[in-house]
Amino acid sequence: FRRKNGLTMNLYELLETGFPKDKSSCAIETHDGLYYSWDDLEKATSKMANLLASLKLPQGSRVAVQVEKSPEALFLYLATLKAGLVYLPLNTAYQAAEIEYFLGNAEPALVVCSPKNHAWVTKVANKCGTKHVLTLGDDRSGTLLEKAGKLSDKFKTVKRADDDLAAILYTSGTTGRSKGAMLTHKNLGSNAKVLQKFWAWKKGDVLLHALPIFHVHGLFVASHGALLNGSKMIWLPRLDTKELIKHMPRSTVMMGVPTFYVRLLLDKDFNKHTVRNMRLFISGSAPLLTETFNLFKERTGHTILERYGMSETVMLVSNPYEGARVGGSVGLPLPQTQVRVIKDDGKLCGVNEIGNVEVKGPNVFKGYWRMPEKTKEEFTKDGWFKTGDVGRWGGETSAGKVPNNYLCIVGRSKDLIISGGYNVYPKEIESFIDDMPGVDESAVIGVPHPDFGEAVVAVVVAKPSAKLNPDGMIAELKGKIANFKVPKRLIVVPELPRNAMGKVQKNVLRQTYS
Ligand code: MLC
Ligand code: AMP
Repeated sequence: FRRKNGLTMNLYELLETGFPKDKSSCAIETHDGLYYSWDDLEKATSKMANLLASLKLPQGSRVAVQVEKSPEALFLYLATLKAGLVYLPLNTAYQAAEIEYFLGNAEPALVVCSPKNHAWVTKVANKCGTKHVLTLGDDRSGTLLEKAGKLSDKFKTVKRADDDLAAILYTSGTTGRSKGAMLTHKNLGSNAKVLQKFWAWKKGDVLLHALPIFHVHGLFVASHGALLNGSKMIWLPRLDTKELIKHMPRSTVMMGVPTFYVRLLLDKDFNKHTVRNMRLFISGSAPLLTETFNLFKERTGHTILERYGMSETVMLVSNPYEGARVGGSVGLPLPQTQVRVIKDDGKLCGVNEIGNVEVKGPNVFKGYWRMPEKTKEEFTKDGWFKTGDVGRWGGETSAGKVPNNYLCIVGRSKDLIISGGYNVYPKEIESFIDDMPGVDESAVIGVPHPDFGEAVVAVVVAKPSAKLNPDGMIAELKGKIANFKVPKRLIVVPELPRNAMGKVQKNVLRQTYS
């Protein structure tokens, strides 16, 4: 990984070291029967890198991308790395107002969007000072491929150093405004190398990829794993249980958020025969219930490997490949990563004592984009990143005794809901609801949900003599914010419960509405 001259490799160069010698073999097979060889992947990536280079963007320019999942979308990510630019993926669920914030904050030099969104995205991009807008559809349509198709399929990867940015991932903030986590080539490269070994990627592995590719899980952890190992990916556009079951017999590795496992278990066609060639199931992004962990083992004979990570740090802690995988625990700190659990008074927690989880390591991000103060707040004076998660070493879960060196995540100090693996910050939703006519105040909470793990619920107080229409309000929110953030229920109450300090008691609301 580290070159003799002290520079790190461009992440693309690192991934490339794993590509197989036989370039005619299959790199990506799509759900609708298309095969992309490694040669196709390399050539398409080079063509796109040539297109990016032809725009003569200044060093460090951001390339913001909001497109449906497709192999070409992955090639665009790789091309951005290859051209030495900074990739900024955006969830396809984000609506115009959300996109306007991201583009205004990141000031990308280029925006790539779905052809169907071109008109409004161009308007927003121009407003934010972005000169270039290209389109990419999930059916190989759009101006990006039209232009790149005419260019050379050779491109010399631009040199990048340790600390150069590879990507910016927006992660919602407790204040309601998203922050761009700046990830360097070293952050991503070192994590990919560690995971390759820790999860024992093998020759012949085939990754079943059904995650979205605009977050850490699907874009980095899953794709990097397969690319660095020269492994074929079976590429599904989204989670579809029947499609997973159809392709699983030809796969060996799958990564998913807990909802993947919950839904597979609900399908009676999912059984031991389906998983006959599978080597490894990995879960993360949200807590995996021990009930799901146990049922999965019973049904398939496989022990799901749960791991823990976040946008700012990529992967931190994981159950081992060899050795005990413990239900309800996220496992051991990964090699090169230090993890501590610390009390509010700064003392280290002993085994089975609950405290804040903090981390250090080459995987920990460089800081929040253009938010030096926020960055400073999130690190301790001695350089540990405060994850905002609450945990403990060892103890016991409903699955049994947890070894003392294994971490359990027991809660969050940040007011955050994780629904189907997507983060929702209540503050952001509350500010949208509070702006609606007739609303006095609101509190947004997460309640247990059998499919999504947690579901967003809004508890709202009307202004005196105002009459609120919950269904109408939900419909209105659907036009303003990403669909996964929209409350599944909106409940109107006369007042919110408060403590002696006047603070809304969200724990009371959670109990009442769970
Ligand atoms: C979709 N919907 C959701 C939702 N996803 N609601 C709450 N939470 C979610 N996650 C809603 C839609 O708004 C729609 O509502 C209805 O559900 C059906 O939409 P859909 O698009 O058909 O849903 P589906 O395809 O079934 O998607 C569900 C899902 C998906 C769980 C498969 O959300 C998903 O792929 N999640 C993965 C997220 C992920 O990759 N996270 C990683 C973050 S990285 P309506 O009302 O319009 O019908 C990270 C770090 C780490 O956290 O450690 O990995
Ligand atoms: P994000 O900001 O989207 O990267 O989400 C990161 C957050 O997801 C973490 O801070 C945790 O709260 C949560 N998370 C990720 N993996 C797990 C896990 N295995 N168990 C519990 N929480 C998790």
